[in-house]
Amino acid sequence: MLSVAGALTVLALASLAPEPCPTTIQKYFFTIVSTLNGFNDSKNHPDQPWPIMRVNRCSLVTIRLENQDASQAHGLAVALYANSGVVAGPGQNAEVNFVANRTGEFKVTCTIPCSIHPSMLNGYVYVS
Ligand SMILES: [Cu+2]
Repeated sequence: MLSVAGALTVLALASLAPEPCPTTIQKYFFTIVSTLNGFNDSKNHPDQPWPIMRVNRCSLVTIRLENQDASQAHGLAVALYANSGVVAGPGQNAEVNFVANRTGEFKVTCTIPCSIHPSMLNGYVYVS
């Protein structure tokens, strides 16, 4: 029984693996500006995904966090692709890079409990 269960587990993991990506890939570059109004003014776009970044599967994605908040640091994480994320100090920049090899909706959030945090928890990368 144990060996059957083990074999099934391996099959399930294999089926979740994405198809390989070609070596020549599309590139996307996004800038997210953090201020006391959130990510790209997300404070003024409540109850909806904001900001949204749409990319094709297998593209190389660069997201630059430009922290224009002089009073505090902000972070940027992308679910699955950059779980621990990056941090930009006050007035500093940071960058996340990844190959979007899986399709789906991946949440983008700040990683620091900053003063505007609730407005920095609903960004998305949509990979199709
Ligand atoms: Cu923050």
